[in-house]
Amino acid sequence: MPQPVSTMRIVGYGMTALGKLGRSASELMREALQKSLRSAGLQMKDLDGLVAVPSLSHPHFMEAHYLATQVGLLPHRGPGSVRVRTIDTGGAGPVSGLLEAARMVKDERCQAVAVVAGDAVSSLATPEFLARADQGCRDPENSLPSPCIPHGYDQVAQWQLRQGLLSREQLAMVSVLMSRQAAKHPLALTRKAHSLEDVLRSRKIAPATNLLECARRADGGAAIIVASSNFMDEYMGHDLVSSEDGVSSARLGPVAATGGLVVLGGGEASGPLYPPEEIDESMFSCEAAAASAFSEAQLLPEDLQWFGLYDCYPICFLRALEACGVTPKGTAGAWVEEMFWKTESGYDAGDFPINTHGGLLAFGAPWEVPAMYNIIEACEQLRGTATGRQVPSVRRALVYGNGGIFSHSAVAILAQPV
Ligand code: MLC
Repeated sequence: MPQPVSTMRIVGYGMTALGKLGRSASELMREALQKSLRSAGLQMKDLDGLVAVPSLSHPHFMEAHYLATQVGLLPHRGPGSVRVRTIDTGGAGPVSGLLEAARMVKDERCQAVAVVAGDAVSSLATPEFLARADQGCRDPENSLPSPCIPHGYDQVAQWQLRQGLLSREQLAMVSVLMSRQAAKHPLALTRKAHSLEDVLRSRKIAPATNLLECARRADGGAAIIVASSNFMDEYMGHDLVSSEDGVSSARLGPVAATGGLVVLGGGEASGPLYPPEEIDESMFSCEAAAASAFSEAQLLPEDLQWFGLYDCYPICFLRALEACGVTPKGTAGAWVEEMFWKTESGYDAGDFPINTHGGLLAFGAPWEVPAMYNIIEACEQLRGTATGRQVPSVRRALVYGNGGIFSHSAVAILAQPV
């Protein structure tokens, strides 16, 4: 009998608590990895691939090799081989990692690959955090004041404000919207929605950026497992396609038991290292990454029912709305304002099917981990398990991760299994 066409799937995912946890990044990575394996019904020995993104709080040379050694995947003994890779595309890392894992399964015949991220930037004292964070984006003339990252995004926000296409209030409304979403997620750090005044009156960090418009620093870890549908069928003795008929296997975890989530397509693109020679349209890369992802998945934005858009600062989210086709070019500010009023006094999740967890601004932002939260929330929405915030009938979802200050973009499109 011919083999069914194999698809790349997320068959497990897991995350730790968020907060100021006083634990090392490696501990958080290990816990998230164990949880993701459990949700797949796999064991550590079933992995033959591991991708990790670097941590700021507890950096290790070759992070993935370090983690693989800690969990006993390396040194490898026995038949076959294990492939272990560290991917550094900044905050885009988890989405780059997902796409790399799907390639490892498809082209390198890996059977199951874990993608892991963890960091403890909340437990770092602020001077130490800023010393490390600033180092990554100091320009040669040192003209970017500390904190460099907020100032870098702020320069882009100011440039966009000068174009006259958005207002200062519309930037702040992004944070309000994210806090409204976070208030519905049991694990989010922000428990109560902000008012527009809360955001506009919070401490000024840069000329057009206040404290409540900065990614919310946190400790946390998150992981996913990518495998082919054929592997899950053959090795786990379970036909994923027929799982909807009620066939279940004791060995499969809850995510794998319903077929996991299909990786339909993806795309990546790079902009210049910050600061660019000039701030202009040529420094952005999300448009190209999204176009590749839509092309590979053979879909259009209107075919998607949920979006996980990177929102380390409001300007990143606003640019992503247009780059990913949620709203036409030049209209993101007005679109956000419309959503702000629409969701002002209670709303259904389907009214605003974006970042239903609250994003970096309100869910929590452990350095390079947060794009993994976009992926995990997409999985929850696709599985229909986003209790209290479920968008109706989510069949396909897009996730976007941004690295550096618009220096790298990675976009993936996920779907329910059919
Ligand atoms: C901070 N707080 C927030 C918040 N941000 N509350 C709600 N929403 C937010 N968005 C809270 C904190 O939890 C804390 O609460 C209080 O405000 C003070 O924050 P802090 O961080 O402790 O203040 P401070 O030490 O003075 O530092 C301020 C800061 C720092 C702006 C310098 O927070 C910062 O750098 N944040 C941005 C982090 C960042 O840039 N991450 C990378 C994103 S870029 P309490 O209750 O404890 O007092 C990216 C791309 C990439 O993602 O590639 O990296």
